[in-house]
Amino acid sequence: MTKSTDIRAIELDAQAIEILRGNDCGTYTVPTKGLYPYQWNWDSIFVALGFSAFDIDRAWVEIDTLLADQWPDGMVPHIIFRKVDPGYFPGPDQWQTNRQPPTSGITQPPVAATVVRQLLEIDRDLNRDRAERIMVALDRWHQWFATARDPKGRGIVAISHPWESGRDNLPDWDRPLSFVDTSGVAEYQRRDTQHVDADQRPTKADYDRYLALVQFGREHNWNIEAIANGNAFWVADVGMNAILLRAEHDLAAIAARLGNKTLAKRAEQRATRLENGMEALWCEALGGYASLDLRRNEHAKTLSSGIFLPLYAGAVSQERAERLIGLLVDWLDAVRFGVPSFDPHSDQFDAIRYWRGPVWAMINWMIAMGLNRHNRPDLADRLRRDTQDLVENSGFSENFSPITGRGCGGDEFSWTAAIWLAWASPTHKRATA
Ligand code: 9WN
Repeated sequence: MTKSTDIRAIELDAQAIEILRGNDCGTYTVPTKGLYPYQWNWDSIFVALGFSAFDIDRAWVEIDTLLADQWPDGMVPHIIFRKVDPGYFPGPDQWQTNRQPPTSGITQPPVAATVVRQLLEIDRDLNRDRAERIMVALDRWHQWFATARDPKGRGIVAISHPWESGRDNLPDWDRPLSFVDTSGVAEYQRRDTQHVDADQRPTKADYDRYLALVQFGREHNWNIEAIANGNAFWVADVGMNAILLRAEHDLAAIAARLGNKTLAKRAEQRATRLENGMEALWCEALGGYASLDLRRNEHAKTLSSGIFLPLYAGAVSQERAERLIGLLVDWLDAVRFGVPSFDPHSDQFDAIRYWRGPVWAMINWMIAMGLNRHNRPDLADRLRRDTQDLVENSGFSENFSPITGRGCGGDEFSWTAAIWLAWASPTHKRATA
């Protein structure tokens, strides 16, 4: 680092800390003010990773707060509505989950065990009771995935809503969503497009379908059997399956460290099942892993950045890893900043619209971990440098155009600040395993 990049990096570190502190509501952190005024599941976990770079105690508080509102059946909800804010739609009155505090009725990708394992490396003296409480909650959540979202025991978990994938607006969901009946959706007013330009957000047709799915869950009291049997959208997402698979291995490692052999074994058994199940997502014609519409037994015809997450899960043969890495290099050659969230060669690629092209810092972090795992630290470093450049040029936006680097979505975004502090900043020395 030269002296001037050094000074710039230190300034950005300070800004990132300021963003996390500014979005901190005491015991939880909002993704950004205005657009997302509640606690989101995987955002909080990335936030905890960010806090761990300068305030490890606050990192644990974020995790404790999220897990405190786990449902009795083990699900950890995707949104917890800690104080009502009319600036976000759909709010608690749409979800009607009868929880206090109110929550949504679906989950999000379980990155938690992976991050908790890393935090335990930093904080080796964490109080044992607290560590065990977290471990047990994660085990209950993972077990919920294995039953509620894989009732046939195939080793692939389904998502019941695009929001569950966390990568909400991927073209991969267009076809499965096209079967969702929207005729019962009443008039509503969107709030997201009051905060962010409409050309960066999902369309009205997409929102109608999102709401029809919320309505179905609500009408069935969020009953997991009713959802597994009748929800119109029931798709095995590559990203979700890969994240869960890695999380199971990380949970097993946490359990082994805490001396709980039974829990470690249970997590490894679930991991083995997922590893075998992942095979059903491989699509030779596309040359990658593709989401599978479980209602129609049909693979997506499109590739998203989720296809690189099996590298992060560690579930890929050397031959497939090389093919996926070849594809990644091809994508990186097609854009200025990687990794685009969607295939840059596709005519559905859109550089600024939600999940149809933009780059997300936390996805880069996960893919980089996968690349390190597969002996490509050079490419992992390329992703880290791209992430640095994006933040240096455009600040801590929610996501970025892979073509121009322009910041899109919300500003002063928590997970971008968190990933900067925990990985992307040139001042950061920690390796990604
Ligand atoms: C719906 C908060 C969340 C992220 C998701 C992202 C977006 C919400 C929305 O924002 O989703 O959950 O209203 O668009 O897609 O990954 O957790 O940052």
